[in-house]
Amino acid sequence: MKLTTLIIAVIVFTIPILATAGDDPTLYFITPQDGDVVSGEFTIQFGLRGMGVAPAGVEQEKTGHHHLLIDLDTLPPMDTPLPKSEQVRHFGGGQTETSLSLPPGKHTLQLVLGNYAHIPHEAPVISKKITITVK
Ligand SMILES: [Cu+2]
Repeated sequence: MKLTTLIIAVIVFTIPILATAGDDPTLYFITPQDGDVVSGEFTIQFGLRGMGVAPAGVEQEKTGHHHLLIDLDTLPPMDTPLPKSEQVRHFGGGQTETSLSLPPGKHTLQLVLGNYAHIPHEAPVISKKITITVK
């Protein structure tokens, strides 16, 4: 009897932990990769695990749309809508890739997920910043 209770308790408390661990959202670049050398117009593919992509304006839990930060040294505020500029590109249509051409030299790229109103999530979903070289 006691053993049964213990087993049930272990199962009940373990399931939510496992479920949560698998849900940890990860945002990353499929291409290019950190340190890559590119030339001309190149393709950037956005990768997202643990959450879904939805267009801007569509309010749905655990979804967002991609924002590409180009050569941005400091992250924009995470509690207001992300600004829109040449350095902060919005993919409000729910796009998961884009093509870009940048002047020759080193550039940094980083992704931030924004919700339906372009605001980063409560625990912001941000990719690692990568550095690429444009020939
Ligand atoms: Cu946006």
